[in-house]
Amino acid sequence: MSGTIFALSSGTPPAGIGIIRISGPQAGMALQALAGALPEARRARLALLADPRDGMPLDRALILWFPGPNTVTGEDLAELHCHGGRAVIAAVEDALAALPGLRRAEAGEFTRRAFANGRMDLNAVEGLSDLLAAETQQQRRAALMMAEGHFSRRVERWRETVLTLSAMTEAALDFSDEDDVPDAGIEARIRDDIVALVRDVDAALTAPSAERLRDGIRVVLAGPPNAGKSTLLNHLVGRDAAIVSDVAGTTRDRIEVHAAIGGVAFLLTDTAGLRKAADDAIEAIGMDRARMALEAADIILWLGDPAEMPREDALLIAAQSDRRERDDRPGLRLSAKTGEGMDRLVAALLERAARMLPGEGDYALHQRQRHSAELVKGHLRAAGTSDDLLIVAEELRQARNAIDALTGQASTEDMLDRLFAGFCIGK
Ligand SMILES: Nc1nc2c(ncn2[C@@H]2O[C@H](COP(=O)(O)OP(=O)(O)OP(=O)(O)O)[C@@H](O)[C@H]2O)c(=O)[nH]1
Ligand SMILES: [Mg+2]
Repeated sequence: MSGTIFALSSGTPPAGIGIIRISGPQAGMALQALAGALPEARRARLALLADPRDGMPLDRALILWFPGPNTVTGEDLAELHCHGGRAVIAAVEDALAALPGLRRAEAGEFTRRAFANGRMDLNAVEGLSDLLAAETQQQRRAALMMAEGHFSRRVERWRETVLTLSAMTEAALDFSDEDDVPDAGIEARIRDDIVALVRDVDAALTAPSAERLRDGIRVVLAGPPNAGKSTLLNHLVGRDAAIVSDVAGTTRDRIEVHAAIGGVAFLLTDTAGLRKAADDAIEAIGMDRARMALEAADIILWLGDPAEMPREDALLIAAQSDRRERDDRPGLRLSAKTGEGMDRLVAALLERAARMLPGEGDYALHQRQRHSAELVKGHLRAAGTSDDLLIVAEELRQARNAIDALTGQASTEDMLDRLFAGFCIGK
């Protein structure tokens, strides 16, 4: 994990520009070896890069020099903005590899160094990972909030508060040891502060789920055979993802389709029509799968009898409205043929989704973060409800451990290996 690393940090060549980053103690030496002299710190300069082995020109590039520790990685850092041709990048990388102490970076190694040097905590790293993977504008906004450290700073405040509380508890314990008259208010203050902190952790836990944001809100279309479920799915995703026919029981398995609707990621699931008795074993399995999908649904579109709605909050759809002259069915009137009601359906989906997803300026929490924050809360609760100062002190210590797990200060190499392997080379 040590040494000076380099990698192409921009996209795969050929491209207009290829940015090679170099990070580590030899970064300045490497830049000097190729460009002749170090440019002024944090100022772009045009330079002719030459191969230090034979002095032959490599490329004319814009070079940047960022002396550590105030850099993204926390180390000395250099950037070469070369022409983005394959041979150019290969030649520059080759020249760098030949320098003493330099080697090619592994996936995510720049970010890992930033983490190791305390430039970002695990929460920010995860935000960055989500930012790179973001496909919808909403994912981008929430990931940026996380990557920018909005959650990290909140957790840091928790940590400071817990440290202060621990110190106060120790002081109160000393008093009681000495049989001195303790500051009467101190225990009450500890308790009050713990209650306030629990409230803030609780508030943070109401943040929407990052998994939902990433994988899409799960919308399940269900109802009896021939209701028009597959037709509706195809309309929503704008292509023929599911087979449509007038044969009852056309859809036999679950069909999952990812779709961005109004900038929001959805995972739409078409299911086999539900009826009392199945014709054969396969249909029975299909119906079981439909029921399982319904259990996991965030939003259900029910195209069936209102009396048989699988869940109270299902969105009732009166489908194929064009086929009825007089339609007094309850629910949202919808026709795949005339397009009636499609706008309203999309609006209803977006409105419900908005309640499950981060709003403007909010971040979302991953399962890992939620789990650790729950642990923090549990220990704080235990501390706040105990009359025994020794227990209060111990629970506060445990809360601090849980906070360290949340920020990654207490994470294992294994876990970090897995996380950073998911990054691209050059990040
Ligand atoms: N006129 C009209 N026909 C529709 C509409 N929606 C679906 N249909 C027709 O109704 C029939 C059944 O549609 P599907 O979408 O296959 O119904 P389904 O609910 O998926 O049925 P299963 O997969 O068998 O459970 C097909 O012939 C469709 O063309 C609609 O809004 N108007
Ligand atoms: Mg179908």
